Amino acid sequence: MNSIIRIAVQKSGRLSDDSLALIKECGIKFYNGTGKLKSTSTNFPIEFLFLRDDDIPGYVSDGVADLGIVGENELVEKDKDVDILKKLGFSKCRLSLAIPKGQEYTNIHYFQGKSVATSYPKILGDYLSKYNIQAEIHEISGSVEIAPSIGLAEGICDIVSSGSTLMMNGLKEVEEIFKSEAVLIAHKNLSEDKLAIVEKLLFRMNAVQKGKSNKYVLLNAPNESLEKIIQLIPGMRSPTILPLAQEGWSSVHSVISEDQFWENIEELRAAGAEGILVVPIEKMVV
Ligand code: PRT
Ligand code: ZN
Repeated sequence: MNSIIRIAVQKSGRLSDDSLALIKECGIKFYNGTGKLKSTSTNFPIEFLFLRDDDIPGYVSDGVADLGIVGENELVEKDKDVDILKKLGFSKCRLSLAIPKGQEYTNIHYFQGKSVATSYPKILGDYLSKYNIQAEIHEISGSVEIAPSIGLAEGICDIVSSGSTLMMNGLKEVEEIFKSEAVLIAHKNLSEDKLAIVEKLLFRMNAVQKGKSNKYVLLNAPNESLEKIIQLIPGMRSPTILPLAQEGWSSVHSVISEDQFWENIEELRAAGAEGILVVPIEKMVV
C-alpha cells in the first residue's frame, strides 16, 4: 500500500486560515467543508484531521497524526515529546504577565505571594520558579483578562498580540515571558516512507516561504552606475541586465529580500536607479 501522512490542523480559530492557506500555496488540493473532521488531498498523499488546537500536540506525540500545525505556546504548555520541523511565521504573539494599570511595578518580585490567573500554568510555573517566586496560580480556560476585576486574581498571564484586550480591561503588560508563533511539528520515529513524504512537503513549504520573503525587482539605470547597483541587488546568482532602447541605459532585474530592499532603496536611487518596480514571487527554489 502506498504511504500517506496525516496532518492535524486547527478546525476553527486563529491558526486555521493561515495553516490551510500555506498548504494550498504548496499546491495541495483538498476539500474542507464546514463541520468536516477529516479530509484527504486529491493530489498529494496527505490526510487532514481538523481538531482543537489543545489536542494537536497530544495527537502528534501519540502518532495518531504524523504532523501538526500548532502555536508554540500550546506545544510547550502541553509538554509533549515531538519534533519541531519548522517555524511558520504566522500567528505571532507573546505570553505576558499583566497587572491592573494603577499598580506600581518594579520587577518580577512583585508577584511574590500574589495570585495569578492563566490558561498556561506550566509555562508560568516554570518561569516563576526560575526566579524563585512563589505565587498562587489559578488555572482558568478562558476570559483570563477579567480575573483581576472580578477579584479572582491579582494579576494574569495571557496571550497578547496588539495589547488592546489588556487595555480594554484596565491592565498593563509588565513581563513578556514567552514569544510564540505557529510551528510545524512531527511525530518522533516516522517510518522511512512517511519521512520521504514529509521531505516533499517541507521542500514545498520552504519554496513558498522563500518566495514570500523575497521580491523580484526591476529598475532602469544609467550604464555608468551598473556596477554600484549590482552590488546593492546581487540577486540569486547575479542580476539580469538588458539594454533599454535609449542609448546608455539598462534595465536590471534581480531578486532581493524585502527587508534588504527597504534598507537599500535610498542607495539605489542615489546611484541613479529609476522606474523601480517590486513584484511578489509566488515560489522560489534556490
Ligand atoms: O477552539 P480552539 O481550542 O482550537 O482555539 P483557541 O480558542 O484555544 O485558540 P485561538 O484560535 O484563539 O488561538 C490559537 C493560537 O493562536 C494561540 O494558541 C496562539 O498561539 C495564537 N494567537 C495569536 C493568539 C493570539 N494571537 C491572540 N491574540 N491566541 C489568542 N489570542 C487572544 C488572547 O488570548 C487574548 O484574549 O487574543 C487576546 C489578545 O489579543 P490582543 O490583540 O487584544 O492583544
Ligand atoms: Zn484551544
